[in-house]
Amino acid sequence: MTVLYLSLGSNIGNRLENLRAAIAALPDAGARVRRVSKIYETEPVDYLQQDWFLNCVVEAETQLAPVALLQRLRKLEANLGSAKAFAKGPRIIDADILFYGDVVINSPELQVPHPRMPQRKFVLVPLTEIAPDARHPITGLTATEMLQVTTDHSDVRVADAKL
Ligand code: PH2
Ligand code: MG
Ligand code: MG
Repeated sequence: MTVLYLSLGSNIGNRLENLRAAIAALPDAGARVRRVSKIYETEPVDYLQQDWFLNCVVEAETQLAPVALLQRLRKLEANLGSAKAFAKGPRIIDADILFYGDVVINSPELQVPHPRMPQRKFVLVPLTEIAPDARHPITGLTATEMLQVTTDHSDVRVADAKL
């Protein structure tokens, strides 16, 4: 059993329902949900010409190997109607692996920890909320420390939304 952290995001359609549906589908995808952060309303980063996202972070446990989990998450995204038109653009649901235990993977199909996590407040704020001491296996920084030093100053607000 491995503890993992996922970032969920949506900026198309009923964003809250999309997050709810993704969380509800995680057990079938092989990830038993332990904690979910608040829902955050977040300014788009990387690709700016798109609508604001709702984002949250989920702590879960799994028996699946990382690539098997990745494939199940891709299926979950497809089942919810998500097909990203282009990298970093709008999507119905995006489910990204942040941490998988303290495993480090650098293959073309999967990089863990998520390589852009330190530059993403929409990840670091909810991660710090539910796992302030979760530690990056390469840099050794905790979620709290990554948030303190991040260069991302985009807007991340608690949304007026309940799961
Ligand atoms: N996801 C992206 C690109 N930009 N910005 C926000 N605020 N939230 C996201 O989930 C997000 C993004 C690509 O996956
Ligand atoms: Mg993503
Ligand atoms: Mg993704």
